[in-house]
Amino acid sequence: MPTNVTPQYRKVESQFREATTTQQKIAALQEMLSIMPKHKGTDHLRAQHRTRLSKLMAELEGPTPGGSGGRTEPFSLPKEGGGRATLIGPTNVGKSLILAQATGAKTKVGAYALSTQEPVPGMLPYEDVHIQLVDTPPISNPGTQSRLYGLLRSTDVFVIVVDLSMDVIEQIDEVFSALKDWEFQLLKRGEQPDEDNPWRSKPTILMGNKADIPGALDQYQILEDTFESDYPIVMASAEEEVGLEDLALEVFRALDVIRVYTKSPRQKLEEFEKTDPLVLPAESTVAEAAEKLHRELGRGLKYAVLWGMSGKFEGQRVGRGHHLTDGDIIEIHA
Ligand SMILES: Nc1nc2c(ncn2[C@@H]2O[C@H](COP(=O)(O)OP(=O)(O)O)[C@@H](O)[C@H]2O)c(=O)[nH]1
Ligand SMILES: [Mg+2]
Repeated sequence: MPTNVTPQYRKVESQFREATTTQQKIAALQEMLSIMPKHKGTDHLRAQHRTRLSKLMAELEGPTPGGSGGRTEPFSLPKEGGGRATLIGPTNVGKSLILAQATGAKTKVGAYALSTQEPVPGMLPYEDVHIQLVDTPPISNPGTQSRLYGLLRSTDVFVIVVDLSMDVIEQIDEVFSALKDWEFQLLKRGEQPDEDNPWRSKPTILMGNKADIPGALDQYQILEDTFESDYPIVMASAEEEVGLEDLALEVFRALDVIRVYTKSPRQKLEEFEKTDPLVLPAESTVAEAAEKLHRELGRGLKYAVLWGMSGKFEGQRVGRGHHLTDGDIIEIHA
């Protein structure tokens, strides 16, 4: 055992020891691997964890198609844009069509079960930012669920999709219970992540799709009556391209981020165009914005000039610790 592991690692390690289900063990191992310091001293332990993880995943997912018995690794996608939202749900509810219509990404749409076997990313536009939206295989598909878990843990916002032409409560129950097996905590509106397990706490949006089908509005009403006080709800028809802008808005809200525009001192304010913002966690400081732009800039930052809602007046000089708000323009002086 390396001597310099963090208290956080020890906590997850004890969760692993106390885990009773395969899911709990996989979850703890993935977390241990992600927070473990990477150096020569941990190489051996890392390899041991990986071997254990592959075994557990194979146990849960069964033999790989083709019988190659190949390695099982969590699905991994590079993160892009202002955050990651993932479409989660039973099969055939329209996840793939939503992704295709909302982002233009090419993904397989099919009126048959299990048409999506791999996660497919697209970029969802919201005003002047793009958010990564990911289509996934059905949540309860045993052949992919442990690989899907790896993707869900690195997701910022869960979008649970149900089909409004069928019993919505039954569908929601199915998804909630599958997510509970992986010990995810679905954050209700305004609820803060659990400090001990932030990677397990996810802001959640419910999306009722196929609103164009007769009878859909009755199911939507049930969805609203049951969950409106806890989660944002979006009504959509991917088929008719309705509700996709609402989805983008709710995802942006749930991400809890701000957009900050950086202007060079050489540019005149009158000529400055607000485009290509930095996307930062809400409450970020001037120093954090500078750091995101360039590490050197973060270190050398002396002050910033600010135009926007977080200032007392336009063109105010602010220090490193000043908290920014959505839409602020800053000029960094190093
Ligand atoms: N009427 C209607 N059909 C839809 C809608 N969205 C998806 N579908 C159809 O439902 C079936 C399943 O869609 P798909 O996107 O593959 O579902 P997934 O399994 O959740 O990815 C396909 O035949 C789609 O054309 C919708 O909003 N309205
Ligand atoms: Mg699909």
